[in-house]
Amino acid sequence: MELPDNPILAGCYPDPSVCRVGDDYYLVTSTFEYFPGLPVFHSTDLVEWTQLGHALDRTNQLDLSTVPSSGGLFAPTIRHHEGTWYIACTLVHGEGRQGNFVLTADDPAGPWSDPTWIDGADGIDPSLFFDTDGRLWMCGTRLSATPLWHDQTDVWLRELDPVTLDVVVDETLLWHGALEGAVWAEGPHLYRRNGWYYLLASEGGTEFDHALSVARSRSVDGPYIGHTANPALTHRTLGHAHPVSAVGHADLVETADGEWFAVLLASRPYGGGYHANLGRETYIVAVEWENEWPVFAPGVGQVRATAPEESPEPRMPTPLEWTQVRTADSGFATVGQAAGAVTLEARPGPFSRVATPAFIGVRQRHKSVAFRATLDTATLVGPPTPSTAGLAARQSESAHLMLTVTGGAEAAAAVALRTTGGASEVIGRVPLEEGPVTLEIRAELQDYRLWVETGGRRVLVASVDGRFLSSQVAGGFLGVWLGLVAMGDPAQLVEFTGITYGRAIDG
Ligand code: 6LW
Repeated sequence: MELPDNPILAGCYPDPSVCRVGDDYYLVTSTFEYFPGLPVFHSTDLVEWTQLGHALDRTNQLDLSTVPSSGGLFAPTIRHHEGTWYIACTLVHGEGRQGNFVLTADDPAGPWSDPTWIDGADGIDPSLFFDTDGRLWMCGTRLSATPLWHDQTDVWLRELDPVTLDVVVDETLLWHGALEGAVWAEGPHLYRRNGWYYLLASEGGTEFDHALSVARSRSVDGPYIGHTANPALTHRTLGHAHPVSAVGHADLVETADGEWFAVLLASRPYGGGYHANLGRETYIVAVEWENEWPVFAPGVGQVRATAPEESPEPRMPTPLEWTQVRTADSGFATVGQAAGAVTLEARPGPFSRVATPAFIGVRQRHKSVAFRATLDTATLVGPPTPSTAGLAARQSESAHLMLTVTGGAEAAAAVALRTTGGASEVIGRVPLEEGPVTLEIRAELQDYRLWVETGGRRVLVASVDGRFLSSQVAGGFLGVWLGLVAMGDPAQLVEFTGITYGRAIDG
């Protein structure tokens, strides 16, 4: 099979997991504090991926309302067994229930069940392994109780009851990664092939030192012996300016014809080696077996970004592409697909707190891209108080850019606000003419330019070095979302029209 262009999912789609059912493939990724969460993709050839829905699409399935940025849903695993689809995942941080859980579905497009919490299984990155003898195993990773080095983690194994998902055999420690001193042996998955059990894990942390390692055993519960060729795949030796970095967190899949592939995450840094504001994306590589060990990207030993970098023609995002932040509230957004229009019911600001703002956004999936919308300032005057509405480029509540207008007396200007390290600062202000105003956030590689079109004129409000939105500066695990925001009294409806994401068109 020919390999598709990489990345197969551009933008913030980290921690991919894949499974095959007949001739169909299913893939999920992490979504942190965003809702709906856990997008489920389908493919018949591992090349073209279409989103079927989200496994988390009801606000009462899980409580994300107090989850800080880059907390929430980490590293899902998707598997299928005897007619049922399973997603194992972790909910991290926030004030509600946390831990490892499993969702099930009869149809991968949904509905997915409420979570079954796996009591007694601590740590993150749970994976399920259905053995041929009918036994069900879960593996995951957690900080070592008796570490020999900083951030040593242990990959654990537990047996689950296949019906109730209760833990029936408690923790066995399997591995702490291949290299001494390697932090975070994470994203573990188990497989069985030719009488061997294989344990895949990534180590070195999810940034530049990320690496994929593999161990095998004759028995599911070990002992696992690491491959002498570990790390089996890494870009950590290629330097920070290499166009693809942070390669790791892989999951294997075998085609019906017996070919093997791995999906995995990687980043495309720019701006002098900063992790791309695109976040960690999903890639695919071929896998061959030699001496009963997997060889990743055989003959190349690297993951290449081959997809064209041009942005697509501007278009309104599809309903499945829009996500909001957290779950304290929902239903404030009405997406009108055909008209390129979204109506937001305002919610109190500011945008920089752990809350559920009236914000919906889409992942920034291209290095250079424009996100635009038009709004009529006359609709922002209240009642009872004027609202502030516009565009945002969001990495987190403490790192984002906003370009907004305020109704009433304030309506005289479009204001650019940069929030970095939690501190906000006005970085541009342009007086407005009467009538509709078009706002645009334009990413040009690492820079972001904020434009306004008012009274037939197009004016630059601010131009800013966007590296503050990269995870190196902002922290966390997320790429940037480009979206619409409305802050004010909930009685206020703000209508955005002409919404497009795509290639920048001047003038
Ligand atoms: C995830 C861990 C990781 O749980 O980052 O790269 C964490 N891998 O496996 C969040 O995505």
